[in-house]
Amino acid sequence: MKRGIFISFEGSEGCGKSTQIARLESRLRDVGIAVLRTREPGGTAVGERIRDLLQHAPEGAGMTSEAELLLFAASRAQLVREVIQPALDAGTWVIADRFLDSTTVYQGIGRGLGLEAVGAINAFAVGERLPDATFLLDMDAAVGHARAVASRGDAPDRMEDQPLAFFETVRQGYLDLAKAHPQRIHVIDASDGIERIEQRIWLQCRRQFDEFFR
Ligand code: Z5A
Repeated sequence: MKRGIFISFEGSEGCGKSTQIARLESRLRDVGIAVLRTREPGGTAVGERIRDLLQHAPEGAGMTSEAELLLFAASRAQLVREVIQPALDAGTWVIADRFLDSTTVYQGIGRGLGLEAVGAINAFAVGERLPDATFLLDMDAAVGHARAVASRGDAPDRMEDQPLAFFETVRQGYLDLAKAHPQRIHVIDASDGIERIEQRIWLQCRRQFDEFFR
């Protein structure tokens, strides 16, 4: 049996990850490929408790950047071993709504914890399990924020409640990361129309994982 393919989606808030993941999932199912979708932080019982602490619980209000980094890593360490790796071993494709690049960019660059420390913690959390492909949905941070606010309809959570400059730094951090990993990270213009973005992602998957579609 062929191992499943691991695809992650990255980008700043409101860039359209959930929208595109749903479309890719549906296209893959249509051609008979089993798909599992994950989100971070979260995706396991342990991870969902961590998500609440990171985003919503009042106890998270005074959290240090270092504690934040370790909590994101803890959620991912659980998700990789409990969900992602077993699914891939069973031949299921996994589409992740955020993975380790989020930690590199939000905590390493946005929070200023540094790429070396974050790289070491990321490696400990996920081991060898890197995505086969990553789609970075890139767009103006203010426009993405406006989209997220419009679709959410409630108050921003702890992670979203940052100044615009933080999200602009995050955007540049992602673009720099994509330059450093051009084989894995595909930059997609997320300001384009939903169908055109979907088509671009699908073409890349067909091209890159050709043998699964024959
Ligand atoms: N975080 C971190 O700091 N470190 C880490 O290691 C990890 C995460 C894993 C998780 O947020 C937060 O944790 C996030 C990073 C941080 N913080 N921030 N900010 P989350 O999981 O709650 O949410 P999110 O990942 O930021 O995504 P989102 O806001 O849910 O948005 P999205 O999934 O990317 O977008 P969407 O829901 O598909 O689309 C948003 C709206 O735009 C919706 O109305 C769509 O219909 C519309 N849309 C989508 N595409 C288009 C196009 N192409 N044109 C026009 N409108 C569109």
